[in-house]
Amino acid sequence: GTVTSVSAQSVTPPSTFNNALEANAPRHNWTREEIKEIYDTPLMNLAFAAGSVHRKFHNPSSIQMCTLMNIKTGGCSEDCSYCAQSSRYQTGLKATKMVTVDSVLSAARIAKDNGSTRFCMGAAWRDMRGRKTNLKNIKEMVNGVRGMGMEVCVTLGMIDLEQAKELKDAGLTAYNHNVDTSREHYPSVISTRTYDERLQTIANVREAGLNVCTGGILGLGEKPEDHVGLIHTVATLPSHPESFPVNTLVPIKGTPMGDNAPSPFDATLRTIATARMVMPRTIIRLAAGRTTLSEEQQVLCFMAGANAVFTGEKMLTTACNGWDEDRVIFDKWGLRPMESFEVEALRELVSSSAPLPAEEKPLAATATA
Ligand code: SAM
Ligand code: DTB
Ligand code: SF4
Ligand code: FES
Repeated sequence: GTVTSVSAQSVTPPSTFNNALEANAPRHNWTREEIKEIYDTPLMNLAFAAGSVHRKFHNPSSIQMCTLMNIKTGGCSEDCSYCAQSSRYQTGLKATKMVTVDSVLSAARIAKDNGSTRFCMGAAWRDMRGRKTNLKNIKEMVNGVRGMGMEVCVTLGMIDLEQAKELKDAGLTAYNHNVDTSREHYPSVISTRTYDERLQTIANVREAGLNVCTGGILGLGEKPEDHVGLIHTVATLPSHPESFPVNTLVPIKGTPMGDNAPSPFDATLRTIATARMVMPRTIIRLAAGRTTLSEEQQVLCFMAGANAVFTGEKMLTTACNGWDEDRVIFDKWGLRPMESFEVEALRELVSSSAPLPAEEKPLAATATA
């Protein structure tokens, strides 16, 4: 009867799920079937277990606040079918030249004064080839923002090893380059660069000693299996990305995906929770699409392992949740902005044998890395 099978299921959960729940260190040899098994767990169980893993590896009160700035808007040669900035679609966006170093430093100052500890600059470029002058200016921006004590990251399209090293030397913390979706679904989204080219950029970033920020977008017409594929791609890299952004499509009029049906919230929660169980030390970033979530939905995401948001006046071209509304939510639910380099400091403590200072320390912080 149903009663017996339900209780049997809760007494003996699937072993992959149980192992992920009890692991004390990240794994890199996940099979796609294992990740699917976790992804398909009844959602309440999955979210609760992910929250338990989260509390073991992170301070659950601490949410990173990152502010975005578009340093070069629009006019992009790529055909990413979700993007407002591609020159191939009539989205009504006006292309601009690159902004000045001064304007970046004043925006970063405002972000810092509002509690953000990470500043992320995006440029609508295919790649960094032949962009010597741009790179020089971006290095100045990076150096200046880093000098304010903030983490600095950029997303500039494809990049080679030399350029990544130059950015590292300028003080860059992390580089964002999303794989966006599963390998199978990718060709339905972008044709102007391949999945493997994306992975090569990620490898260059890693080799330069930068932190890797790579994740995806939900709502591109994919199936749940593609969320499994997305997580599998990044969870089987030689090192897990330090940051995994979970975007949901912000539909842009004039793009091929402008009329897509909204991605359902349960898919967002499932993706966050699965990523948390499979990549326990990674920062999971509740990214684009957050303005469509209620306060309670956001809190569920934080409970299930999300621990970063974009906050401020704008995303790249679309609206962003602002500092003031985020402060109200944080205060109400007992959350606080993450300090800069807080997770890096934690990682270092875990890999050394040094005793942990703070109260509220993660339960598994003493486990070996
Ligand atoms: N041009 C660079 C690149 O593509 O790598 C950097 C900027 S690009 C806008 C950064 C990421 O933002 C994309 O990879 C995608 O995941 C996300 N993004 C762009 N437009 C979006 C939209 N309309 N809704 C949700 N996410 C979006
Ligand atoms: C990421 O994964 N999401 C951010 C950041 N990395 C660069 C960008 C989201 C862009 C949302 C659509 C827009 O504002 O144009
Ligand atoms: Fe260009 Fe990046 Fe937009 Fe693709 S996502 S069209 S590469 S700005
Ligand atoms: Fe800027 Fe991911 S690199 S937030």
